[in-house]
Formats: sequence, structure tokens, C-alpha cells
Amino acid sequence: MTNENIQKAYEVAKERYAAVGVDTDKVLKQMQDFHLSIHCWQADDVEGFETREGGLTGGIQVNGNYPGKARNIDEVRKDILYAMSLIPGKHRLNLHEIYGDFGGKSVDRDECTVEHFQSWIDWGLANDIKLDFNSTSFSHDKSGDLSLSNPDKGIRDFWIEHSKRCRAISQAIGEAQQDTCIMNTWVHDGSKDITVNRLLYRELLKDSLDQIFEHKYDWMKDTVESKVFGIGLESYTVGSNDFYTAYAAQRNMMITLDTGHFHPTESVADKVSSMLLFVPELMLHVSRPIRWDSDHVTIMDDPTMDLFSEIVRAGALNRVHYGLDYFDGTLNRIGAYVIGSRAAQKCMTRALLEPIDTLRKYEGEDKKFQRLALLEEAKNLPWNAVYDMFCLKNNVPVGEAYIKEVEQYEKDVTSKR
Ligand code: RNT
Ligand code: ZN
Repeated sequence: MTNENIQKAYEVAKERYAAVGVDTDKVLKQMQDFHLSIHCWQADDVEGFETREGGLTGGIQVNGNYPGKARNIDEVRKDILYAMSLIPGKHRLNLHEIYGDFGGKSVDRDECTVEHFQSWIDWGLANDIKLDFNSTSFSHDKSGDLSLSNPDKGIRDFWIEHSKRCRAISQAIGEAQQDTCIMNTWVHDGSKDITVNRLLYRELLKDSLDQIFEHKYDWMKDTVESKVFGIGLESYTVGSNDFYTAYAAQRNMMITLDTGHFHPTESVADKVSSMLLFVPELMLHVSRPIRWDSDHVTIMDDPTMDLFSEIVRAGALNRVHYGLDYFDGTLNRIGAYVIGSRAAQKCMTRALLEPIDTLRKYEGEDKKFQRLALLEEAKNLPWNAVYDMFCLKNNVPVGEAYIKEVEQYEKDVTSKR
């Protein structure tokens, strides 16, 4: 499409939306302030840079061995910068502790310090990319089935120490970038088979978290992530949704909603308005579960559209942080970043373009037919012309044009690895 045609389509869309009371120029501005926290771990199938051997554990799994995955810190950075060059707007990078710059040395999880993240901080500042953070409980000799909830005090203390260090690192990152660094705590703890100690492990997890969160920081914020089950841990998850919802509500802290961490027919979108009445903020891990927490590449599907619509309808744009969380090794990984990020943006564009005032007027007047009719018609309004314009304004390829760019990068860079 020529720039002229994109512009023309936008003008038509603008008029069309104005007729239903929506200002597309305002939405373009709002989209400019919509920042994703892009996960670093799609670049290398959640491997990281520890010297440790051994695969991915903790009940999560990456399938596929599409050639060209990033093998070291330079390649991860290069790939992420390239992916970001195809995603309109400014975005954050979400780091996991195992992605520290360990310089080929063995640094155990209870030894990590800010020095291992200094080069990330410098990279973030140099590229104007803000960082978020995650402690890493999986893929380690001491991971087992239970980390923070392990009855063995030695193991528990090891992971408490790790988590505390990760918080201190997050604080240093936040301070250096003069922007709050969000640290996500997700531990895989659970049981493959029936356990008769459900309460015990939850008591231990609660106590460990209390110790971890004791120290208050001003440049980092904590968020906690629940889950239904992990592979090999099917019968019981210590940090269930009920556990963390209650924990976060009681402590007035942020909670992470990973869209793959609920029962398949459960609506994550419907949780937004309930949770935001009781917790200050939400972090999202936008993913795509297929039958289970499979972490497929995010697309513009109904659950994701519903989720973003609910955030906008709840007036909660600034109380939500938009992390992505998927890992698929069966396709071009840079392409996966671009597809998922752009899908999240498209869902948000559409959500912001909803003719909400008219819909609410209909609902207030109990006009059920009119409300449903407009909801249906809104699906057909030219939101895509607005997203195309957003891409154009941000100097990134419009529409499917990015496919060629990803292919070129594959030819020039990743296929040579
Ligand atoms: C796992 C959780 C968690 C991880 C990342 C790598 O089910 O979703 O967020 O995906 O920490
Ligand atoms: Zn997640």
C-alpha cells in the first residue's frame, strides 16, 4: 500500500468513527502511550546465559527447533532490537534473572547482583528501552517440585535469597532508568500427584513471600503470578489463583494475569474489573493457550480482544502493565515477537475505538437490540486503517510488509548461526 492510500483510508476511517462519536486522532495519541513489556525469552527458548547445563524445567515447555535462535547476549539484544524496529511505538523489555551478563562465569542464583545486569542497564539507557524483571525459579538443581514452599528450610532460604537479590536488582534498574521496574514473582511449585499437604506448602509459600517482600523499595514494584498447573505438576499448584488473589488483595499489591493460567473456558477479561477493585494494578502476561498453557504466539483472538476491551471499559489503561509471555521454537522467533506485539496493539487499538458512549447510552435505556447491533457493527468499523496509520506514523512497515523484512533478517543474520 502506498503512503497516500494509507492516509486516504485513515481519513475515511476518521469520518466513519466520528459518526459514532469516536475520535481516531485521540486514539492514535493513546496508542503512542501504550507500551508493551516485551519478554526477552522468546529469543532463545527460555535458555538464558547461565553456564549450567540441563534443559527447561518448572512445568513449562518450548517445542520446536527452528534454526537461528539467539545463542548469547549479543544475539538476544540484536534480535530484540530488530524485532522492536518492526513494532510501532516505544516498548519495554522484560528480563529474567537467567539472562544476566555472567561473562561465562558460574554465578548461582543466590549470588546474582546488580553488576550482572549493569550491561543491560547501560544497553537499556543507550537504546531508550526501559526494563522489567523476573526472578527465575526453574531450570536449576534446587528447583525440584517445590522452591519457595519447600519444607526443607535450606532450599527455601536459597530461593528467598534469590528473590531478595532480584528485588534489589530491580530497584537498581528502576533507579538507573528513573522509571519503576516491575518485578514478577512466579514460582512453579506444585505436585504431580495428590498431596495431603496442600495447606502446609501454602503456609510456607506465604511465609517465604512475606520475608521476600519485607523490604520496601521505591524504584521497583512487585507483582505475583498464579497458575492452574504445570507439566508434571498437574494435581496441585501452591500459588493458585485464589492464593495470589487473596495475598495481593491483603497486601495491596499488583497481580499478574497470565492469559494461559486459567481454565480453558474461564474469562480472563472478566477478572479485570473485579480485581481492580481490590488490587492497585495488574500486570498482564498476554499469551495464547491452546488446550493448556501452551504459550503459543499471541494473536488477535477473542479472549485477547475481550481482555483489552475490558481494560478500556474499566477506565484502567494506566493501572495495567502489558507484558507478553509466549515461547514458540517452531517458527521464526523474531517474526513471533512481531506478530504477538502487533496483535496486542491491534487489540488495544480496537478497544480504544469502541463507540462506548453510545453503547452505554443504549444499555442505560435498556435498548438491548441496539446495544448488540452496535457491538456487532463495531467489529466491522475500519479499526485496521487506524492501526495502519499508527504504523505509518511510527515509520514501521504497514500490514504484511514486515514479512519480507523478517525474511531478509533471517537471510542476512539468523540463518548464518
Ligand atoms: C509460566 C509463567 C511464567 C513464565 C516466565 C518464563 O507458566 O507464565 O511467567 O512463562 O516466567
Ligand atoms: Zn506468565
